[in-house]
Amino acid sequence: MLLNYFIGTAGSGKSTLTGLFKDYVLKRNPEISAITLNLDPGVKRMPYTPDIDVRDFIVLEEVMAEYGLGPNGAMILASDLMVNFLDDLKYEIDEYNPDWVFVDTAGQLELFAFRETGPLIASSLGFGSIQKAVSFLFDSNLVLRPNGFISTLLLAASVQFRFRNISQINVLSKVDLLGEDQIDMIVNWSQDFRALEDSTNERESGLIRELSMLISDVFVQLGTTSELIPCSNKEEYGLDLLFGYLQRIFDSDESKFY
Ligand SMILES: Nc1nc2c(ncn2[C@@H]2O[C@H](COP(=O)(O)OP(=O)(O)O)[C@@H](O)[C@H]2O)c(=O)[nH]1
Ligand SMILES: [Mg+2]
Repeated sequence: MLLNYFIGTAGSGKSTLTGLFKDYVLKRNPEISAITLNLDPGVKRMPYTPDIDVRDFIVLEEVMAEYGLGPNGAMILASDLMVNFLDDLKYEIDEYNPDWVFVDTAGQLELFAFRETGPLIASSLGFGSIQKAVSFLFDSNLVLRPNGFISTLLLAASVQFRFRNISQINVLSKVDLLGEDQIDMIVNWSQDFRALEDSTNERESGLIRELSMLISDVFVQLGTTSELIPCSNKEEYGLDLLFGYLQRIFDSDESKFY
């Protein structure tokens, strides 16, 4: 079984991609089975119908009423409470016993990635021979300028830290909003931090430039470049490339042990 977590900033396209990707994979490979799992307890309207839904166990309005919290506080608590239902989620996944599970995570990535819940869920749901991956979405709206790109890169790196040894794929989402030159430029930044430094020098100034240069230098020294995969839900673009990357992770043994 292969579990992929879609993680990214609010509105980066996680939910849309989760639903679309399942349909895409099933269409392309009728012999494999795939399901979707929604781990966003606060989502109101979904662009797809999840096969397994944490909202069957936690209802945001009930958390608000029971604990006397507003929507933000209740979202934090609801995310934390998800761990109480790990056995139920595991049971439901086992009932389906699918080849692939596409996991949609909370709109606000910090609720899933930076609290204890996400990493705990990832390690408990994926045990034994179950393999895992994280697909991190870089929202095209946020990464057109070097400083936006670098901020998102830092977030992606933080998520990688939080999920430790899980292989991470970085996706550039909503590329239908960009021109071809812009896509090439951003993908190039992800592969060649010197190019990112050059763009930073050209387009940023003052403190932001100095900070950006220092940060990109850290990435150069770490040598951790992961090529961005351009995707668009709207145009159903790049899904085959993403599928190829995921399959490569899953064909290797490295994601099994965590
Ligand atoms: N232009 C464009 N908009 C998209 C794309 N994918 C999602 N959206 C829109 O972005 C908004 C947020 O999408 P959603 O999947 O809910 O994001 P999430 O918060 O990360 O789950 C919605 O209005 C979507 O219609 C895409 O590929 N291109
Ligand atoms: Mg969502």
